[in-house]
Parts: sequence; C-alpha cells; structure tokens
Amino acid sequence: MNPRNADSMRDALRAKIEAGQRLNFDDGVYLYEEVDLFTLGEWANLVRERRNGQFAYYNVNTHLNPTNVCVYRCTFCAFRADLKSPKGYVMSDEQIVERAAEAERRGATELHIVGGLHHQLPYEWYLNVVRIIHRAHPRLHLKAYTAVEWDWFARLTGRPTRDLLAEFKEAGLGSLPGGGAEIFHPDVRDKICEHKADADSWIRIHREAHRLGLRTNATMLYGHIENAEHRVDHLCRLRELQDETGGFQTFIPLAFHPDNTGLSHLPKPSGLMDLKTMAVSRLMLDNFPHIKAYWVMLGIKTAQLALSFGADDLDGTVVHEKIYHDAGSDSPQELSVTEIRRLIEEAGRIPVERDTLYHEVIRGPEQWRTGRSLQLATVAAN
Ligand code: V47
Ligand code: SF4
Repeated sequence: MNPRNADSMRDALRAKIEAGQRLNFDDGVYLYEEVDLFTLGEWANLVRERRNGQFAYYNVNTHLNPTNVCVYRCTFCAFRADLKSPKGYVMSDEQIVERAAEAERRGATELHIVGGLHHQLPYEWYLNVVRIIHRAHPRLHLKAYTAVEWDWFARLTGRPTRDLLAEFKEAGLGSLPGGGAEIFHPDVRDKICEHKADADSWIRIHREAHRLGLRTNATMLYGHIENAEHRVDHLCRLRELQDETGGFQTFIPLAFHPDNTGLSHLPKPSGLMDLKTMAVSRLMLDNFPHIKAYWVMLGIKTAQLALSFGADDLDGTVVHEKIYHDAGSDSPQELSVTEIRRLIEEAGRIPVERDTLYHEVIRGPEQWRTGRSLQLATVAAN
C-alpha cells in the first residue's frame, strides 16, 4: 500500500473508533496486518476506558475438571486422555464435593467446571456433578460445561440442547464458560477439531442459553494454524450473536500452548501477537461489556500489560487449573487476591472483585455478599 493510502486508511479508522462506529471485517484484518502495536493499544484503551473506566475486575474462583477422558482428539489439546490411558481419571462424587467445599473455604464465589467427553459416562453423571455441588454449596456460582459438552450431551440423549440447558438450570447451573469455540472458520476447525460441535452448533447453543436467561462467555484459540482473516471472521460471528441476544459477558482470547499437543512443532504465540489480539478483540467486539486477560495462559506479565491494551478483567485466583498446565503453561497454579490487586494497581487501574455475573463482591470478616451491578455498559435486552 502506498504511504498516502496507508495514512488515510489509518485516519479513517481512528475517526471511526473515536466516533464509536462499528468496524467491519476489512477494518479488522487491516488492524492486524497494518497497524502498529502502540496505535492499536491506544485505540483499544480508548474503547476500554469508555466502557469500564479505570476499573479492572477479578474474581475468586476454583477450577474443577471432573474427568479428562475424552472421545475427541483435538490436535491442540494436552489435557485429554484415552479411555484406557494411565493418565485418565474420573473424579468420585466425594472428590467433586470436596473440591467445592475447598473452594468455599477459600472464599471462592465461582466454580468453573469443564472436562472431557467420556466414552462411557452417561448424561446423568454430568448432571449429577452440578446437582450434588449445588445442593451442598448453593452459594457457589456454577459456570459449567462448554458448548462442545452440551452438544455431546445432546448426542448422548437424543434430546435438544435447549431442554438439557433448562434441566441443568433447575439443578443449579449458573452460566456457561466460553470454551470450545477455538476458531469457527471450517478451513481451520476441520483441521484442529474435526468431529466436535461445529461453529453453527456452538453459536446455536449459546443463543439457547441466552434465551433461557443464562449468561455466557466466549473464547478464541489463537496462535496456531489460523490467520488474521480467520480470527476476524470469528470475532464478527460472535458480535452478530451478541447483537441478537446481548447474553455474552466476557470475551477471552486464549493463546495456544503447544507443549504435549499434536501441534508441538509450532512456536508459542509471541507477546506482540498476544497484545495485538487483545486490542483487536476490544475494537471489533464493540457490544461485549468485558475483555478478559486470562493470566493463566498469557502469563502474569503479559496479562498485566493487557490491562492497557483493551482488557478490563484478569479472571480469578484460579486454583487447580489443568488444561494449560498440561500444555506447558509455566504460570503458577494460583494467584492470591493480594497479588492480583497489586498487579492491577501497579498497572494504574482500580481493582474490583466481581462475582461471575459482574456484581461487586463485598467482603465482611466471615462472609461475602453481592453488591451493585458492575455492568456499566449497556447490552441489548434479551
Ligand atoms: O476450549 C485447550 C483451550 C479452552 C489448549 O469462560 C487450549 O471464563 C491453549 O474456555 N493451548 C478451555 N488453549 C478454557 C476456557 C476458559 C478459560 C478461562 C476462562 C473461561 C471463561 C474459559 O482451552 C478450550 C480450548 O480452546 N485449550 N488446550 C492449549 N494447548
Ligand atoms: Fe476433548 Fe476438549 Fe481436549 Fe478437545 S479440547 S480433546 S473436546 S478435552
């Protein structure tokens, strides 16, 4: 592109962003391919501060992966195990409830539950996980099962996912995590996770959840075999559903970790790619209230920087994370609240503890309670 055209394209984009106008697919690809990191950061930060001011959110949570045995063989996954593999496990009811009890003792407000799709476990087993935890620990918000898992439950039962979501909601399901989205574009999806739920199914399941009043998150796995066009296509598809339902809370870009995976020959995405993806996500997803810098996968240092590149959330204390640690993440297993708040303050932001649905959490000497809603941004009505 000749320099004069490049300048006018950049000026046009800056003007659109300052005026709060929507960016299109070509703008998104241009941001990735032609705009330098610091300009991207400046623009993304403008949008971030418009939506969330100086606040940066975190929560106190714990992960539970009830089984790692999985019928699928996603090439990027180091977590899964074959049915007969010595690495495979299935947690007992006692272990599951004890994990929830431990979470509650540590003051967690949320349990993040995802796992493998076991060859032999019936639908009722997954339902029972939510039911027994909710009965024993009704205050813990259960953010459970990705769209890929919901699609698997439909395959197991022959029942529509909408009915299954409703049944789980009755049993104590609070919201859905954003996993399983990977890259929607079939040119990539067919190569990295051929058999599991496709993009249309992922989108349909989140639409159904939103219509049932369940909030959900969305993710994108980047830094493997995809290119900028695939990433921007992914973001545009999410933005379209959000226009329709307003049910997404947070978008989480997930950096690929290659160790122990079928793609171990690939390098890790660079810090530059991490921050660019954070910024482009903030700029393209103009209708998402929050963009999360998941410190477990970004590393603490990049996650802290990301708070100036569009992100307004660091996720949580995250105890017992397996998916990234199996794939070579060298992040610690847990961050203390003191450390998270220090990272946020050092980045010049105001730390706010939130619950899963973005209400302020107010801590007393013994107990916590929910305060005001932190949804500063307006989302379309369901
Ligand atoms: O769907 C698996 C990804 C996801 C690898 O909703 C990998 O708040 C990188 O979705 N390298 C599950 N990524 C995790 C997830 C998530 C995490 C944090 C918060 C939330 C939320 C959701 O992890 C999978 C897949 O995209 N993943 N293996 C890997 N080797
Ligand atoms: Fe199974 Fe999920 Fe791993 Fe794919 S990413 S192999 S569905 S556990």
